Amino acid sequence: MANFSERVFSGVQPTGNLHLGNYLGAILKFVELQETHDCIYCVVDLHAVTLPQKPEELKASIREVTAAFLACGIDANKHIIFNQSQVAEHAELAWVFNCIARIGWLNRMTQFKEKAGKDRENASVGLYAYPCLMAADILAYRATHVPVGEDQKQHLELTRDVAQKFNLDYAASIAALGFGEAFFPLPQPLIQGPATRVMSLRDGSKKMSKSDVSDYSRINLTDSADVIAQKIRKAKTDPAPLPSEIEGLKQRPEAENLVSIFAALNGQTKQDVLKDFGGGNFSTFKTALAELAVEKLSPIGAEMARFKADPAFIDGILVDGAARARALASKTMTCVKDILGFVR
Ligand code: AQP
Repeated sequence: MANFSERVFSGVQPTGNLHLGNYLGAILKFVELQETHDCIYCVVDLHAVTLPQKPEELKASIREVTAAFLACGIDANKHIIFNQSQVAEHAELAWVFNCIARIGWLNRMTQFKEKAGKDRENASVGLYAYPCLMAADILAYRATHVPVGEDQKQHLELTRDVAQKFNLDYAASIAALGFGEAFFPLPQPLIQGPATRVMSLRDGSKKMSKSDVSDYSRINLTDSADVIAQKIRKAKTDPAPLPSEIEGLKQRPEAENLVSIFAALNGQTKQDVLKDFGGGNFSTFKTALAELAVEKLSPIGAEMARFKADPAFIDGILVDGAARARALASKTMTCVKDILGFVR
């Protein structure tokens, strides 16, 4: 396989209620990776409209996700932050990938089944084709590494399948144009750490999610210190004390979730956390977790509020980032057109 220089790409949907799962599963890793890689972080607004959105709320959510990126410490000068709809190449490449991906591949996507629910005939074509747009987001930059939560693993596998099929279907053209054996890299998912799938605080079998009707199911990045502490106090648990070993968390999803959150927020392993709290009751543990969560999340919420108060500044970051992203994506798209045989 050809050598590709390492580049990180990832996205977050502007669909409101950015939560602790988004932070621990994705944004915290975005921040870490900027020390070692060139990074492109995208507010994926084209993905948001696969489900109905109110225009004013969407606009506010785009700015909110951007504010969260900045508040968490992503450097928009050294790296790129932009919103997807400002770079038309995402949609253009997605069309090409619609013609590469097979219907059978998309039929297997569990996120579509969950989001479409029982009334699949009535879901938008965009919701169905979402993974092809996600493949285009990543491959428009020929990105090699994609930090995501566990729920995106299947979509990343499809991205790799799309890249591989494109490379194989057009191998002769790719070689003739001097791109070597492969035009697209096969991007690697980065799904690491103790909290790759943060669960609902009300039900340990359900993922923490922006769209959960219960606000008590999640900790929003914009929650006040009091609300964070209250949500943790009210989080569902079981009557047994915390175990001292990891094996003791099996069949105890709510306990495992809270231990994972503590570990991820404190940069520890779950075993480290159990060493300190194993054998103790949940009320002591919840008090410590609430203190830790407030210490880590409150400054982010405050910074987000500061950025959100200046929408012109946020919009400027997005316009500047989009220009830099477009410069990269348009080069890829030009090559793709040549590979496909389009006249330009
Ligand atoms: N619960 C989670 N635990 C760990 N990581 C998570 N992510 C989302 N939920 C969790 C990761 O956050 C990144 C951005 O996700 P997204 O907002 O683009 O889309 P999503 O996965 O559909 O998020 P939600 O909260 O579940 O939204 P709704 O309710 O609208 O479907 C991704 O890397 C994701 O893995």
